[in-house]
Amino acid sequence: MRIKVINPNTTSSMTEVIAAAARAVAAPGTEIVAATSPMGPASIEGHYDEAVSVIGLLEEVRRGETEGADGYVIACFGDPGLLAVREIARGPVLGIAEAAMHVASFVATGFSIVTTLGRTRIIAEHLVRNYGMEHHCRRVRATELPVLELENPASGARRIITEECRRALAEDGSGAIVLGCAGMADLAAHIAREIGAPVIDGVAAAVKLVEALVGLGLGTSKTGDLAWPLPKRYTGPLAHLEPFSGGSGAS
Ligand code: 2AL
Repeated sequence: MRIKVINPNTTSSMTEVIAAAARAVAAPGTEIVAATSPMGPASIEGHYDEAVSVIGLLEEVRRGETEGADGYVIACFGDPGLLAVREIARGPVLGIAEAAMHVASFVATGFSIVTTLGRTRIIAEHLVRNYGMEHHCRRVRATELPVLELENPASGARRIITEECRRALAEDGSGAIVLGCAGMADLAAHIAREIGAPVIDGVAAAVKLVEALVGLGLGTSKTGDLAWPLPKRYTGPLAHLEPFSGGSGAS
């Protein structure tokens, strides 16, 4: 089985962290194809970044459809473009936020999300409501760490995030932590040991859920609103994204 894991930002060092987390949990027969968006923002920390990031993401999924990907993981905690990607994919597509929240709800009655900048909290809060997780998510906490600082050892990111996770358990009444950024994928095991509670990285969770869905023979429904996009003329610099009847338009 081939799972394409796409980092929708353009920072390839973050893709390496994501790929390592994905490969660490992948089953022996699973090939992880990790991709970095070819265009757009270096990190995604707001609505504008998120909107622009979707174009590069869609290009990678169109390529994945020609490369025989069996499923996809969108490795950014805002799950940018999730439904648009589902429209052009045959196999299952999971965002890391939805995967992490669902997995957390299986191992605790309540969880807290620990994310990066305060301005991204609203993105996570919208997703909590979209996914019907209001009764499970007790709080979204920000560390005020910019995404790219997660890679800087001098930022103290590991310590800052661990302390926020500890506070979440103590103050929110949560039994598990969801890490709110793909760039935190390498921290889950360490923080879980430190705080003594489940810590869910969405990249690993999404890979295991895509494996399960493919194993069940399930792909994205092509009946209803997730059917292939309607064929029509696209113009300007995005003309190459034009869909055709009965497919993603990928060529
Ligand atoms: C993210 C993420 O997962 N990747 C990225 O560039 N921004 N999420 C976040 N909350 O900052």
